[in-house]
Amino acid sequence: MKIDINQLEQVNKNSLSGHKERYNFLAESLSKQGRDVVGIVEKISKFQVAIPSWALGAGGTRFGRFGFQGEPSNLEQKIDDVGILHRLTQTAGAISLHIPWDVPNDYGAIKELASSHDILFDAVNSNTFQDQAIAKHSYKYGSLSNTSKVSREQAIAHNIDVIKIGDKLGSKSLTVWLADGSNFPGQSNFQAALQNTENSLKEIYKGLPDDWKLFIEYKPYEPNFYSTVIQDWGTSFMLANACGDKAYTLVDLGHHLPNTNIEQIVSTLMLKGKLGGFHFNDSKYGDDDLTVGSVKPYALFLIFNALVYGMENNPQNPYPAWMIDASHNIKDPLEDLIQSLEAIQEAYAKALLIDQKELREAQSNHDVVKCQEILQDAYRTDVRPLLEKARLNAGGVLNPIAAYRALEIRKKLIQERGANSVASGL
Ligand code: LRH
Ligand code: MN
Repeated sequence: MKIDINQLEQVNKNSLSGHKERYNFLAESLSKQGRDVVGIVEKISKFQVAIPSWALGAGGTRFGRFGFQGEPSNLEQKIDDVGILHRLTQTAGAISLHIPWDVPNDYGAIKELASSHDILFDAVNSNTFQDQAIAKHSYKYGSLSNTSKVSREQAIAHNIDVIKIGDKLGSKSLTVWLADGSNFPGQSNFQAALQNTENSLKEIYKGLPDDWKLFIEYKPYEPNFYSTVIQDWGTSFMLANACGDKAYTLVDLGHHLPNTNIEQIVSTLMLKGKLGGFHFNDSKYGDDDLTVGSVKPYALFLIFNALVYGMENNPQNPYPAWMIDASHNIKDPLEDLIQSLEAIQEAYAKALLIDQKELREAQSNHDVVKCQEILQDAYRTDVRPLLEKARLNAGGVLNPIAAYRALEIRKKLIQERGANSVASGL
């Protein structure tokens, strides 16, 4: 299904005057504070987040999965769903594929379909955490770290294949996340596992085209519950440095032990020029993959403060890749993703309100109270009129959730796809 321009104008019509009032009021007060409102709105419009192809259906846990009707059951329908998100929000301009869950049959047709929705192909993700039916060697005891040379070689070959698939689609980066680790003390030789992983990543790195990046994603636990080879940012950073200039660390917000200071990790990685990108989500306990900003919105704001500072002061760090990585156990996947996109834009917009120069001065003067006042003044500003303006300028809608419901998109998807279509992925 496609949403046409008239439908968008229709859903915007009734809330335009309210928006103009809110926007003008906010723009005037921010301009008085010396903020470049037009510049901030432009930055928000340019901020494009990749949608994970594995999160367009209902997710689940080992305790069960509650399906959602009208799910996309093939890659074409997944791209159409990202097209719907991008049409409404104008900030979902890319899809991140997971291989082998999303191997295209017809590359030309898939690229054409994506460009008809103004969607690009962001990072491609390899999968050496599940055994494929055709696989000769198992990843039960690991992939790139496995003591078995043939399992390592199979995993390396898979990653090289994923690069080739991405290259045909115009993707420019490979994300490697390894489940590799152990469940019991004594089960694994940590040094051998890490050395095997480093050597294997270097083999994959040799297969990277010149203009590509390698993102190394870390995670403290799950599915292994005693040790994980690439357990934290330091290990990923070390491996990225061992591989070379095209290798970076990928920060999945859910991959941190409780109370970890993620904004400090972000600052450190940007200073060292090794922050490759993000998997945005939120969590209360573990890798819960909840809606972005639904549990710890202030923490997300502080991360964006570190990002904005880094993007202004660390030319050594490339422009990061922005992706969502979430799982929808009870919500409509598209509504959940719309809420995540809104929360990301909101945190970014609030961080753009921080006068970084004023903050640096207060920090140098050890005026701790003023430092906090500067941050919280920005955080307490309702920036939603700026997000509305950015969407409107780009041809999107003022209120995506309201539009999604007013246009009865889920109902139409169920009519098109039937109630029992199931999406591949997690
Ligand atoms: C691992 C992870 C990784 C993906 C997977 C779907 O927890 O975050 O990024 O490969 O989720
Ligand atoms: Mn992730």
